[in-house]
Amino acid sequence: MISVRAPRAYLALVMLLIQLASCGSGGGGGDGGSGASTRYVDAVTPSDGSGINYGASPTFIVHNASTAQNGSGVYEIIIYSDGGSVNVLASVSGVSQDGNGSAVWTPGLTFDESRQYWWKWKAVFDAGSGPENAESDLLTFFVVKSDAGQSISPRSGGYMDVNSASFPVFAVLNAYTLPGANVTYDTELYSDPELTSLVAYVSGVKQDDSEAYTTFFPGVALNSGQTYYWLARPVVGGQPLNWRGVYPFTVKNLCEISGSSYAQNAISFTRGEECSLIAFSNPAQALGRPNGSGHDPSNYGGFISLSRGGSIVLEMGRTIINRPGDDLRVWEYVSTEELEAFAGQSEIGPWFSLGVEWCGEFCDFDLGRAGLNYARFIKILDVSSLAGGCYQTAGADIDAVYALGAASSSSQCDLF
Ligand SMILES: [Ca+2]
Ligand SMILES: [Ca+2]
Repeated sequence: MISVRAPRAYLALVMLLIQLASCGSGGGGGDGGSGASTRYVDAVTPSDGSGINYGASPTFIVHNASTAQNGSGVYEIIIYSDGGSVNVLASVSGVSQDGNGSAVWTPGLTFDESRQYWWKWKAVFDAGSGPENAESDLLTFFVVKSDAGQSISPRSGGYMDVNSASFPVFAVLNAYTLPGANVTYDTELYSDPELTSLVAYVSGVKQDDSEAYTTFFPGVALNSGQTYYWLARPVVGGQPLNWRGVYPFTVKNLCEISGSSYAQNAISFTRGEECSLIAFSNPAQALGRPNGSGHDPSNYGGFISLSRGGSIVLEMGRTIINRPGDDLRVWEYVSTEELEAFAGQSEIGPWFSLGVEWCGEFCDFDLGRAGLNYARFIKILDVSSLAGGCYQTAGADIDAVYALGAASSSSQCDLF
């Protein structure tokens, strides 16, 4: 008589695999009538803690991969706007499994950006020994911001200062602003628009909740005069969203860039004190020549009201250089307001303060005060410290920013 006996190690491996398989994969394993260890559902979409793009109309899928054991399920799916499972946004019942063992539902909802939602499934399985009820834990998903993962520095079509290219810094806009966000970012940098020559790859960079953006450092030196292409994607709860971009930029001596002496690009606008009455919130109004107009809120135009504590980052058409005296003029409208100007060489700084001024029609600043020879990016911060007030033009009202001293040759962009 011949007996075939599996080696002990092999049996142990098989048992381990069975145990691993029964753990499920983030799908909220069913806890039905036959005990907590029963697995009804392999996985769900969106998976617990993952993200969806703003504007997407997500499909909810419950994958019952154990159909043979459980029988076929008939599902109810419920979406909540709160974690207490009180406010039902939408629900469906009577959803049967398709040929792949999946219950599929597209509610046709679009969700608010930068928000968390909750959902769960309930099912009745025809398990052979009679119907069995099962229900998932409460699952969650996040809707990212409409500009999640987009490039902020270097901006798409923008520049990287040649003096920064030996240790380049990149930044993407954060996916959402909820506290404790479980978001990381992957990024790729290429030297060709076809994305075949990879220069650097960085993954798993944790979101920086102290800023509106997250920075990362590829650790490669970039070449002067060369155009590069980069892209990024948010990873929410371990699940990657699609790649954003592609963003081209050129490593350049910033003093070689020609353009207007006025601000040319609005990079970012960060509100300060919450004030729903503000009626002038378009950063583009701070670009170009001063054009503020009007005598009261009914006919004002040509500026942006920063809100108290608000700030705006602008890119100049031509890089500003330090000459004797003042180098930068900020045109302000409406009333005299207190503001602080900063200068830097990238969209995200680092920022060097040029001081605080009470600014009426305009106020002037000196790059030399910060020890800078040149600057291409200007940040203006409202520093009104007086007791608040919320009205249509709250905060400094920025009309235009002008380079009194604009660069004309590459030799002017020396660091020291
Ligand atoms: Ca100066
Ligand atoms: Ca203006």
